[in-house]
Amino acid sequence: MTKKTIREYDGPAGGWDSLRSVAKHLMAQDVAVRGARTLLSMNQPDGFDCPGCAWPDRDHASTFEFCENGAKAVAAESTRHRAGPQLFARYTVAQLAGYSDHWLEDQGRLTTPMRYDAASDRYLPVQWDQAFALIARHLNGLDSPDQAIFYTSGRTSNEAAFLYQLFVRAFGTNNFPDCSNMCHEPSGVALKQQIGVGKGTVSLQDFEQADAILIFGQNPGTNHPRMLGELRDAAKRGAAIVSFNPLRERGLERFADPKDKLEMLHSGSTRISSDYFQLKIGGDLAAIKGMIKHVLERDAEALARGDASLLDRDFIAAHTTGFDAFAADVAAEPWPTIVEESGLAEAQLRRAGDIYLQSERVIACWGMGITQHKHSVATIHMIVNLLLLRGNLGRPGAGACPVRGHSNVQGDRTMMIYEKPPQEFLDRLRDVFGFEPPRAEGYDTIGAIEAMGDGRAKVFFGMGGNFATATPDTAATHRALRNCDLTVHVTTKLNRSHLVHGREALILPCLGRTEIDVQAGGPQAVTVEDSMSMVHLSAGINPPAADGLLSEPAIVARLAEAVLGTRNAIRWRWLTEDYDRIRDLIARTFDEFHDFNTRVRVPGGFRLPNTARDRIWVNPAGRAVFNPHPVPTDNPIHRARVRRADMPVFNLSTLRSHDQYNTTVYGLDDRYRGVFGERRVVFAHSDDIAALGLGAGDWVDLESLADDGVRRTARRFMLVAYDIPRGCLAAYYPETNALVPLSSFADEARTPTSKSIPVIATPHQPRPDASAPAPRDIPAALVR
Ligand SMILES: Nc1nc2c(c(=O)[nH]1)N[C@H]1C(S)=C(S)[C@@H](COP(=O)(O)OP(=O)(O)OC[C@H]3O[C@@H](n4cnc5c(=O)[nH]c(N)nc54)[C@H](O)[C@@H]3O)O[C@H]1N2
Ligand SMILES: Nc1nc2c(c(=O)[nH]1)N[C@H]1C(S)=C(S)[C@@H](COP(=O)(O)OP(=O)(O)OC[C@H]3O[C@@H](n4cnc5c(=O)[nH]c(N)nc54)[C@H](O)[C@@H]3O)O[C@H]1N2
Ligand SMILES: [Mo]
Repeated sequence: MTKKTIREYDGPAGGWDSLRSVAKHLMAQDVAVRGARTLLSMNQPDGFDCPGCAWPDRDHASTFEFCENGAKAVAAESTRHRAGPQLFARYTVAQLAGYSDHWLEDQGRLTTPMRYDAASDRYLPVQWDQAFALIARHLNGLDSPDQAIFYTSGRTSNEAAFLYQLFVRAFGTNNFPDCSNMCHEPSGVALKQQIGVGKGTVSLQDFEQADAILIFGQNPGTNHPRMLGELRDAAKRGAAIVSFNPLRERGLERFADPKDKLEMLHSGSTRISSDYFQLKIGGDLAAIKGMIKHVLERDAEALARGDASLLDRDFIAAHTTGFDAFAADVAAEPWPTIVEESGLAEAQLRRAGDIYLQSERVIACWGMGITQHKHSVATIHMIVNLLLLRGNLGRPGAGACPVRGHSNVQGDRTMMIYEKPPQEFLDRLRDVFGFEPPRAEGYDTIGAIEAMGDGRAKVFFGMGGNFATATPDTAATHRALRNCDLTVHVTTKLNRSHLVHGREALILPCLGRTEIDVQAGGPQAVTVEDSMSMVHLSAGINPPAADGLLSEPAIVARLAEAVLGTRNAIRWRWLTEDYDRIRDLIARTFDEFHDFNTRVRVPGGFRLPNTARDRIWVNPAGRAVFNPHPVPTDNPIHRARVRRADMPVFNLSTLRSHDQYNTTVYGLDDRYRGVFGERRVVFAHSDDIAALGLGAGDWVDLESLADDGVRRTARRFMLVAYDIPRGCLAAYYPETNALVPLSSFADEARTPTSKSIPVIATPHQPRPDASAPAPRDIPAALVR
């Protein structure tokens, strides 16, 4: 384990350190040799899609693209470590629950279906058929199908997701909470309202032509490392790259591309951001409105001089609605409010506005720094408002780019893993499959936790993911899961969700994406959709981690047979003998997937149509919409500061370290932020640390100040002095999820507000009853 140190990291992102880090992770998983071969077939035409992130790859590439964190994701899946029945024989569930998330993950791949035995508090091996029969007994014994919940994480392939939603709707519910509910949901909601499609409009080719790339609330050096390659090329040809981020992030500053032999040999690197605006947490709406205000003021001046308008007036007239009311709202917003709420000076915002004005083609990218606030939908509206002003949508080199997380999260939603399916889709399902699907909206992630908590839901089924740890309000979520009659997880590795279980519980181990999936019809490939709507094939190359693992489609098919029996004419198992059969059904259900099997076999796959890209606006207005929003001044953070005027109230953002994949903790380092060997840290401005009467290296407890008055704490975090605005704190997810109130979510999209939590920090007090065992539903790591 790395020695605990905090020091400034002055190298570029990427570079030799990146290669060293991959070598270390491959060694740790004992896959140095096979792993290296595996890496070479990642994102190749006949290889598998990287399970890392949803960033697209060039033409589903012919050249090997090195990505440190993609390599770690692959190493984690192709590990030689095994969490077989012996592991479960050795430990009770209570004992396993005492270990850290990192340790659980490190036990390796699950090999055998396991069933919880309450008498011994252990998981015992179970036959697949018995497992499916147990689930069928529970599901068929419910008073209503709506008492069951079917979660999905975003690694699930299109084929598995399509079958899964088909089974669940044939069973009778739309209860489909998914990771998207905690992630890019506001992007889908805002874009759908405004431009008629809930997806981004750009392609990689647009990145080659953009004159300016604006990056809001995203840390690509860690979370989408392949994006750095595009940014580097853009920077080299002189495009402006403008970052908006409260934290100084190394990957947004300098990058050394491990593919570039010269750069590596000479230890050179490329500057990424031309401008870096360190705004306050949650200050983006104000900042963008400030930029827009500047643009409109400059335009008015130009018009007054008799010059041409600086806006794309033709585009505004032909394609948009609401401009006049929007412009009036912007004019009425006072600069002092904009400056106060964004944390940026008027001159900085005018500078950002000038970059926008000087750039012919502009792309705006965003990530979780935008989507996990109360005003996320409004902020995305403001990003699109900015783009619309100069027609930066639906033309080359310009557009909206929400950068998705999980490698197939966008595809899962396209396959209608969605709690609010449109009625036309349900009609189509009825026509193609001959059953009447449920029409009522289902539970999203927050709704599911509430329903399990108060007993409206009794069965939880998770297709991947780590629900217990990824969700907000850890204590409430754990209570909810424990309140279930049955919890089931289809999964590759052990995680906390398996230990926070219902009265009965199952762990169902499945194949990973890197593995060969052999069905009756021979080896199978699946398909995924990346963040830019490209659909392509993915075929594993490694032997399965254990004999007897089932693929996700096979698990769904066997479950559907066990639950539905002859209630339904769908030939589930026959479908999974050859995934082409599933793809044929996808083609019959969704017009945009016509000739799916043929088109997806063209190397590189195909792009799904995007109406906004063609300047066709399929929303009620039939036009792109300018959406005015006031700068928010009454969010939870403002209210908490009024309530607790006696002490500093901070706005806490929860984010990812460099050595984790969501709840999967690969290691304890966060190299680019200079943190080694420790995850319980909180980044703060040195003046704020001093104002607390403390020093860097001191330990604090955090308490969130929610409007609902419930006391939520997370204990023992080490203060790290960091380049971050005053009043703002940052700490890692999921250690801080206990602080996120279930009742605090994005307007209209219900994403938990995990990027803006009002908190107070007090010197760490060891728990007075430290000798007493912690309650079983709280991970030990949280209460030390
Ligand atoms: N290696 C690796 N890759 C991943 C993941 C992973 O965990 N590890 N997760 C995947 C998933 S599911 C997703 S969704 C993506 C997540 O990728 P990102 O969107 O990059 O996720 P985060 O690390 O949560 O943080 C985003 C950035 O937002 C900044 N930020 C915080 N608050 C604000 C704010 O109020 N305004 C602005 N402008 N910025 C803010 C933070 O400083 C941070 O740099 O990555 C995907 N890829
Ligand atoms: N506080 C806070 N909370 C957050 C966030 C945040 O920024 N801050 N981010 C949110 C975001 S953006 C997201 S997307 C969610 C993520 O929420 P989830 O998607 O639920 O979480 P992951 O950690 O990605 O899930 C990891 C688990 O998936 C399983 N797994 C891995 N590969 C496979 C596979 O191929 N098949 C199957 N069946 N299982 C597999 C493994 O068991 C692994 O333990 O968390 C959200 N929670
Ligand atoms: Mo995500």
